[in-house]
Amino acid sequence: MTRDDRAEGLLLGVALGDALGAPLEGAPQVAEADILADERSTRRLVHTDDTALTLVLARHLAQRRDTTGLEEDVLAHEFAQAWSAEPWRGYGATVTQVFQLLNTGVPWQQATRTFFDGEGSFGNGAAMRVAPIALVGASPHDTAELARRSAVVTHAHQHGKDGAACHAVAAYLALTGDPARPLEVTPFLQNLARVVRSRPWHEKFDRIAELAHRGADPDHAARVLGNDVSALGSVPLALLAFLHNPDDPAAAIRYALRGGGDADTIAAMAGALAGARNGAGSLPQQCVRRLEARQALTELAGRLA
Ligand code: AR6
Ligand code: MG
Repeated sequence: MTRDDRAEGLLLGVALGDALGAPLEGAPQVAEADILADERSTRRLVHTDDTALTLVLARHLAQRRDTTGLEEDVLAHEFAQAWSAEPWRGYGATVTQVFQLLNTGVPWQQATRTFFDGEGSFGNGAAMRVAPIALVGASPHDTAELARRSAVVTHAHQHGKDGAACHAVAAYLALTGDPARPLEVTPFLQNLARVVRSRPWHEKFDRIAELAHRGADPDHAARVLGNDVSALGSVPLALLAFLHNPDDPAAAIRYALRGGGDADTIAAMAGALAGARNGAGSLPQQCVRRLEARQALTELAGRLA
């Protein structure tokens, strides 16, 4: 498998989880049969804000591949413009207000700290869009650093930034690990713990390890790890969905969807990880063909690979 395939798997994996999950967001219970029926249907797979902002970040990185890497001022503006162009994509309430401030010329350093007593958002919005960073990071440490820089322009809260770092480094490890060898849960989580050091995240890593070793079902896992719109309450479940099904992206996405709650975002993150490990060819082709942004994502994967 080439790096190109894996880059494409990473980006298409985001869109696939996102679009399959979009009608399920907030559903209390998601039956496997309903997911399978949707996979086999012919509906066009329309994405939400997760993929919309992933496209923005991927383009931003592709344009700067050989120069500066990431420019916060420009990136903040590009995110806000994407929201203005398509505000109906399902954006969170707080980040919407951040975008409105950015569009009136407020610097991101101020806009991102306007809410929650200056702490900013701990939503999963910075994590859901961060996967392309794994394609340009030179190491786990570098990936975490870039992820935090991409996060802070809208999600200043420590958990919002840590969630982005956690998911980006997980994607980096998924992308660079040898898919011919079994994925080992404990070393994978230890590598994450080295770059995401705060205590609440370490507690989540311990729970993920227990649930992965026990083979927990998605319902139970969602109750233990959370399935809400916060970074700390969603990035861990996405990680478990992948660690539970490391070699089967469709199964990783289904596991995430069955956890319910913020299903589209959790499945988008699980899809990125499993797609990065197994490549675009491993994704369910009858679904990939129906993805709204398939061509744009494939083209960007080629440029970033
Ligand atoms: N304190 C209390 N509540 C908070 C805090 C905080 N510090 N931060 C966030 N919230 P937002 P996102 C709550 O708006 O992270 C979409 O469906 C608050 O109620 O920053 O970009 C996406 O696809 C806030 O409105 O959005 C994601 O799935 C909410 O968390 C999801 O929403 C979301 O934070 C989050 O996207
Ligand atoms: Mg979402």
